[in-house]
Amino acid sequence: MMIAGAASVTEQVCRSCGGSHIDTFLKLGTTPLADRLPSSIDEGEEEPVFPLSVAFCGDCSLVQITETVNPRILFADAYPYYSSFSQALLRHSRDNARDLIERRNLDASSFVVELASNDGYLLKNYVEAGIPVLGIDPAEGPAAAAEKIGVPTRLAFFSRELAEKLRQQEMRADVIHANNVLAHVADTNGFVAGIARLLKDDGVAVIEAPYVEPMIDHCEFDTIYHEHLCYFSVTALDKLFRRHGLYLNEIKHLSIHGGSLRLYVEMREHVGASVTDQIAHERARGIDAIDYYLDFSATVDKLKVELSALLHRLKASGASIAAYGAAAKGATLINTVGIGRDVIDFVVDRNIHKQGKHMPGQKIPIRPTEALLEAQPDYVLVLAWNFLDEIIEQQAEYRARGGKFIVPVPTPRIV
Ligand code: JHZ
Repeated sequence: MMIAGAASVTEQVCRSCGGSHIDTFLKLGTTPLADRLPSSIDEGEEEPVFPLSVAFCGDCSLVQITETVNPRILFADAYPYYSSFSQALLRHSRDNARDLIERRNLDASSFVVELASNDGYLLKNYVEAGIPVLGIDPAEGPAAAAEKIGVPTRLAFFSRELAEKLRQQEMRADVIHANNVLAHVADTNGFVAGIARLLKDDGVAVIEAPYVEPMIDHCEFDTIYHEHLCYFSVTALDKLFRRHGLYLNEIKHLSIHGGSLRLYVEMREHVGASVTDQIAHERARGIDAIDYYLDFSATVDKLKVELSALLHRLKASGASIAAYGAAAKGATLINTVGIGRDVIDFVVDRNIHKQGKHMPGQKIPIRPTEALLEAQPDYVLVLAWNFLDEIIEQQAEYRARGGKFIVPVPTPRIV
């Protein structure tokens, strides 16, 4: 994990346990960075590309990509992801905060920290309830947006060292949130060690991460990109936390992001049935062994061929096609399948920070969602398929006028 000034490094050992039995089972070629959106088609900027290969660790079962791109490149100033553009995510976050306030009796004397707090989408619920919070996030734009709505935010990457500093300043948390960030961190162990340092003895870390089982079973291969270094199973997580004196005591299954886990991690060991049952389930299904992953490459290839054939068939019949959601996963999809401007006229996205820019690699222009009704393309490829229900509801008028959606995973279909 030595990265310092290098643009990227190829890992030779497991990023969690350090074991050397890592076997690559999927190669997606080289792809551009999924959240680095070119501002013009022909500005001549060379987009950096990096290898994207996925491996399984035979020692601790962790699924991981083998290339680590320097986080300063990945999460640069123009990082365009803002959590608050999905109503479903905002509801999901509010319910999570309310549940914890009640379960843990949080009040004005409590302290809640969120690692990768983005634009304050979650912590604002605690602020509204009068509970002191601190957000930590390295991306300037989202952090500034959080400050603006009253969520105190420290502009930094969370690490063992930062946790130490905060602890020296008498800061220890009753609750630490870390949503969709554990998989993003190059120093996996340093991050978890930091959580252990910052947590009060009776505190809880509530961590959300996409789950590897639905990723494999539903062919969600587009969720693989350089920001996502790890694809967690409960087996691998349990080992990771124990290494740092933390215990994964409870899990919940969430439908968000194509299937995620919410992990409840504490200093005290009282592992519940939700965890032991899931580890037994993973053993029974073989999720803790390489064989489970060996067909994935062929399944991904099949999907790529089918999607490409469908889009080209529609195009050849004279149909116009746009796409919905300039999602990071969309960048993987269009670049690995090879979907360019000859097929997709434009991509729409609600996020004002993405509008006017272009999809990585293929440089398809990104427009506001209103462009769908203005152009009324015959089909819309849903790149943000994880928010399909929300998008369908919001785009009722587009459908009423005869528009159709193409959903790419688990197998391409028209709805
Ligand atoms: P979305 C994100 O990945 C970011 P992405 C990150 N890489 C991560 O780890 C995963 O989540 C878990 C837009 N949209 O969130 C907003 C609309 O326009 O699925 C987004 O640009 N209208 C840190 O980027 C995109 O779609 C809508 O109604 O792959 C969705 O991106 C909705 C609901 C979304 O994931």
